[in-house]
Amino acid sequence: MLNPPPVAIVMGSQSDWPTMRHAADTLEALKVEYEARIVSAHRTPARLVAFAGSARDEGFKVVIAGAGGAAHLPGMIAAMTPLPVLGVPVESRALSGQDSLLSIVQMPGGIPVGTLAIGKPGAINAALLAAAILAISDDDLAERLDAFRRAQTEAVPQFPADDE
Ligand code: RP5
Repeated sequence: MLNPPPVAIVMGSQSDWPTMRHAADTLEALKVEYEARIVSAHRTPARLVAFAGSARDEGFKVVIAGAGGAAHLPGMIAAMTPLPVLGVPVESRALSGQDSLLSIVQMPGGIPVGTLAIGKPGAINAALLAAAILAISDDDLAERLDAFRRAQTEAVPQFPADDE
């Protein structure tokens, strides 16, 4: 691939996309290229092994992995790639994402997953962290990240307003 995207966004199911698209939208706002794929630790284990085993050679620099329920996807990817893996616990129907969070966060020492918040805030912050990692060696991206944060700060009003 000539210019491979630096970020892979992977998720366990199509049903995770409404959450994970917030990571995609945030990367797009920062003009960071990404590729989104469905890779299930349980339903497509061979796809998981193929993806994680070749992610670095494909040119990815950071992996964002979102999954819900028995969310083994981020940890299994981290087990098979040296790339930084950011895990997003998707909000599950049965347990409101607490199962997802605990499945992802409690990794054994030696195989790290950077675990974010449950749901949309986690997806957004995974993208911002991925951008911050890439910005270490990309001054233009560092400037866009600074501008993003400045705009966010400027958008916060000094005083609360009543709802219209
Ligand atoms: C996990 O199971 C997925 O990450 C998803 O969050 C959850 C439910 O998947 P579906 O049954 O909606 O496909 O593997």
